Amino acid sequence: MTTATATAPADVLIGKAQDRTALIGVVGLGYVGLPLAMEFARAGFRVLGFDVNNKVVQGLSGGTSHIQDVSSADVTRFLKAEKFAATTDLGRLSEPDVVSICVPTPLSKTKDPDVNYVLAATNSVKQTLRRGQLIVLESTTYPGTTRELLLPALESTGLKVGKDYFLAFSPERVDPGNPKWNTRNTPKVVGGITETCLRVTVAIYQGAIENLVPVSSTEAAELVKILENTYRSVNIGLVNEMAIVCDKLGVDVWEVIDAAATKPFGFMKFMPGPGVGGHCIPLDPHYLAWKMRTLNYRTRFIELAGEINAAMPEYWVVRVVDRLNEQGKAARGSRVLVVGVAYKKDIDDIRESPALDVIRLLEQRGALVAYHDPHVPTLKDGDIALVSVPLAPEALRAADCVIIVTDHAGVPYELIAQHARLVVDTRNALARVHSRR
Ligand code: SAJ
Repeated sequence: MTTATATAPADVLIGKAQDRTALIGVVGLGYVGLPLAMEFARAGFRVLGFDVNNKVVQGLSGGTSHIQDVSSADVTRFLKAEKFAATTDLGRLSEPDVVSICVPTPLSKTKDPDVNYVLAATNSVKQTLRRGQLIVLESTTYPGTTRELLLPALESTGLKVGKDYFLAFSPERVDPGNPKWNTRNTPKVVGGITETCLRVTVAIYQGAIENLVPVSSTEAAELVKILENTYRSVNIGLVNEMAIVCDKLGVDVWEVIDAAATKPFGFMKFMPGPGVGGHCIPLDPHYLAWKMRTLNYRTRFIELAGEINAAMPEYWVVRVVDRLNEQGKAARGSRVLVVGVAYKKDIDDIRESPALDVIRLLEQRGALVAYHDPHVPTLKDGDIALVSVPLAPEALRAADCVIIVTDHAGVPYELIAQHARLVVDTRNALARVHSRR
């Protein structure tokens, strides 16, 4: 007599991936989670989004997107098609067959990884973990997080990883505002705790993501993300040091870099600037440095690059003070206009922006600081509370110094060149004006 053998949870899940009947859960509906939720819905899966922020859930349930790369039309379309719903009720985490955790991993004040959001999400998942569920961590974090923090918590339920439930890490590669690369067409790295975990994750994700890149472990997948962004931090640190070197040698660093970039192989162009901002590059190298310190190894090279980048705001403020001094003006009482405060061009995000350091350092020296940024109408950060001023000739003439910190495309740099009495250009933005002449 044959006994019907229960189909193994892995095979059930793979089957649900293939016929799109798997219910996908996404925890954290921000710039990573919401686009991911939309891609799974677009691929035909039903998606249940979770967020602790009631305003976010209310907005999405009303068909409004709060994320620049996700249209409200898409949210409305998938709501109507019953392919997407949002909730704050984490007790419903037993419902999804897949749970992708896309919560923030900021740094603490002491530059240590703050994994409290990941721990909170893990605890919620643990409360409702059931056979057949796949849990995927997407948040950028130090290598070992999935195995050392999530696995023990989930194993404590008595369920067995790779057999009853599945656990993987897949780093987010979302570049907000990127017109070419999005969640669907950006290759996605995936690492599982077990071979079966990897197999199940690939089966689910390949339904919504065009190219998957399986690697041999969750640590490998965690390190891939850290390497990608540390690579940028180190190369930005290199060109920032070159900017200081060229300044001392009286050479134009931008000319040197542009000429070096004509090398058709073996060189990637990075540009010096006022320092590095954003939610990735200033943070990611610290995750690795922190982890390696626990293993008694100092990532000196990586930390040094971070120190150089972090010192750039002060470097440029000293340049302003020196240039004012050459005109017999003290920094104290001088009017300085900062042009561009977002952390990089053509966006409105001020997170970790070096402009905030530049403003604070100028104000500490007694300068009277104003700013103009077409993308940032008001600037509120701690003790800074300013409103963007129009870039009118009289504002430019009234400033003792104009410092260009972020080189947004929409700023009339020829007006600055024409009316500003003194310009410190951290992005070489004015050169493009002269080159256009
Ligand atoms: N920066 C420089 N010089 C450069 C490049 C950047 O000073 O040559 C500064 C920027 O002004 C900014 C900071 O560094 O303040 C970070 O710039 P970024 O271009 O790395 O932009 P981010 O922080 O938005 O990085 C994101 C990352 N994406 C993900 O983590 C998924 C990064 O991996 C991308 O490469 C980057 O976007 C991108 O290419 O746009």
